[in-house]
Amino acid sequence: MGNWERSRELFEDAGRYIPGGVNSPVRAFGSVPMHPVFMERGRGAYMYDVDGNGYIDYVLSWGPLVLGHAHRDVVAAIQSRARLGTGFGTPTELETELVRTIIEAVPSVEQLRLVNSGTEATMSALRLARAYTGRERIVKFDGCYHGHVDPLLIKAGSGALTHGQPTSPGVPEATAATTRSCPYNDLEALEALFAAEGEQIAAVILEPVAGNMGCVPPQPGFLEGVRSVTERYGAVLIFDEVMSGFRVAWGGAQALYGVTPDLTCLGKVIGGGLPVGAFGGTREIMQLLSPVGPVYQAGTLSGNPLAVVAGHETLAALSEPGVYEQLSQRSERLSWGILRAAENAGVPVYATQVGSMFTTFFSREPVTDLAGAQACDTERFGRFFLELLRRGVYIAPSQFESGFLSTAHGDGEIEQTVAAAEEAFRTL
Ligand code: KE4
Repeated sequence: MGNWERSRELFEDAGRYIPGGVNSPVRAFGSVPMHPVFMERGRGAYMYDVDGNGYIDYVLSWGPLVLGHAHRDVVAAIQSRARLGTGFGTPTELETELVRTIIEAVPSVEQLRLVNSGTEATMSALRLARAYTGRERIVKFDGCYHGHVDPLLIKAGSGALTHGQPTSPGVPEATAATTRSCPYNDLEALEALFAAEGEQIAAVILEPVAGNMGCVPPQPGFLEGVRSVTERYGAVLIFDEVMSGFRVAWGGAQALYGVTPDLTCLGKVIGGGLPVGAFGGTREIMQLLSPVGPVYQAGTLSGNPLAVVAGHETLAALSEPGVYEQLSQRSERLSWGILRAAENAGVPVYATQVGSMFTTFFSREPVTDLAGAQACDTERFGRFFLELLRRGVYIAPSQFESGFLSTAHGDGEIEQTVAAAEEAFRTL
């Protein structure tokens, strides 16, 4: 392992035409001493690059592939659907079926609209919340990432953090001025903000399990506290479950922690690897949406048949009894195995895991917010990533991302990964 000549050539060529040679910055290996690897194909828990190297994959297209690569039922559904036409610009029965499945799984969602990305979902949810409350200000949390929506590219996580621009240029001053951001897990800061500005706050949006500064779970009482303060001041509570939805539990993090938001954003898993986002919530708020209400939101390919069948097949497989328990147990075994490997090698790390989301932080201290994540030894993380890559294990190329497991990852993959981690830690 370690020949990436063809990837290097392709990366050089891509860079002539595509900014940074990538169509999304997180793929650029920002915090890793090497160029990105170009993939050619995937199967189950594995993907294979253009130089013929194989990897156990823990990125899974940044979360969507919860069944692994090229799942036979998902591929078959896409193939047979494509033969009937890829889209019509009209409603189709399939869209109603997928939406009904999601609504039955997430009780807080009475109505839902399908879009094409998580960004569209959060952007639309914000617009709805502002129209519903007649207020303009919004609150997010440092290190949470909600897609590249102007008002949310403030102290954002994921690639914005990895590439050193948590607050992006190009966002108008007037827009940035309507956004407030508090440290994640800091209820005191949120209460103080509401005491000062609560009557002007339209919404609070957060990842109920933060996944874009690495996987940072909510501290006990945090989500309940956010729910309470938004209720007291009449602000809309938006759970951005684009990553956690149908990933950490069948009903998402809101089912796991028993806290009910007013609006929920979804994506990734519900598209089964094809472009789908969604936002939904109480009928009262959703009825404000055009064509019923005055709030406009639209999308040429929203609810397109191919993405919808891929999502449908994925959720059908996830609805089988015991799937989430197995995903969680295997993720826990993997997390513990990596933690033990680090301890045996004398490398200080802090491990988090919620369902099949997990992160190994290169930190002596617990990581509960952005400051903690930023204090990690990202240089050492970069070398760890490369040592794993050399040993056929592909984790997210940034400390500020979550790892994901699929139903295709079995005991063999976990044992192989832990063994690779043991060797990798010893080289650090
Ligand atoms: P998309 O617009 O990329 O489909 O979704 C944006 C989004 C919204 N909310 C949450 C909680 C998310 O995690 C995301 C996207 N996640 C990143 C990975 N951390 C997508 C990878 C990328 O940017 O290429």
